[in-house]
Amino acid sequence: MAMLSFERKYRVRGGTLLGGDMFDFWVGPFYVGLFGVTTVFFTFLGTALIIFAASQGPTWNIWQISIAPPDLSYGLAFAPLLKGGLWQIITICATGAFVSWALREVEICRKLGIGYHVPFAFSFAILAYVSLEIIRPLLLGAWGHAFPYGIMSHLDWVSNVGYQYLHFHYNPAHMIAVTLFFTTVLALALHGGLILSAANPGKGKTMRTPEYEDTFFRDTIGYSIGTLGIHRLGFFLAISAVFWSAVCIIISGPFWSRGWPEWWDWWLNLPIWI
Ligand code: UQ2
Repeated sequence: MAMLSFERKYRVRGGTLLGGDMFDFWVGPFYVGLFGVTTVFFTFLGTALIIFAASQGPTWNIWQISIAPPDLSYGLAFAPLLKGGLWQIITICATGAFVSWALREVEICRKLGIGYHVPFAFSFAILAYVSLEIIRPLLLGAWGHAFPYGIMSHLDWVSNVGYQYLHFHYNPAHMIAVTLFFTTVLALALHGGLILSAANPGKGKTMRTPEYEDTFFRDTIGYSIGTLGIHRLGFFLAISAVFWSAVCIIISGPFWSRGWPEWWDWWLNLPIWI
């Protein structure tokens, strides 16, 4: 079915989570929906506030602009606009825009009658942001523990928080997360390579079928995970990487406040050494 006639077929009312038929229409290729409206609202308000906050700062140098959260002394209270209050409203806008986008994806999945895997995966990306900017600061009792909005300043924050725990690579959850990120990259490289190789057998030759893909891996390592399996594996690896990233930063501070190298003392303290 051609794309245009397919779109005409599936562009039907219904599947909305909230708002009924009110925003159940398309603008050009884009589905709107109530959550399309809230996405646009939060995005425009948030972006305008970022530009305003930057205008109140000392520089327009794109690398140096930084919008900081309130000082630790404000705890979890609202701060004056120019003392972290803008950061707080921008954070509300960002979270509102991300969650709106996820819910708009859910509505589109419902219209199409497909699974919710894409919004489910995206929700893990939202979790990464929310862990750093909301969950961990809440657990630590101050918005000042969140990272600032700035290209260099957020990198400085990551570096500083890392050194605060002496050597962040000794964080066991960080180790698991890094391993999962690398494994995700390995899986995608294998998959992308395999698909491209089967699709490009050489000039004038016809594209190869999945049996060829299976056979390549059976011949090389004695095992093929399969065409559906590789996508299940990739999905699992990717969301697991983000999940353990969230774990590794949330435990840093709220549940472990010393250096991470010291955590491994549990090994030296086992009662099995003489
Ligand atoms: C595969 C398969 C695909 C693939 C890939 C494999 C035909 C098109 C990449 C091979 C993947 C394996 C054996 C799993 C590797 C495990 C890890 C943890 C990286 O068999 O089926 O479909 O794309």
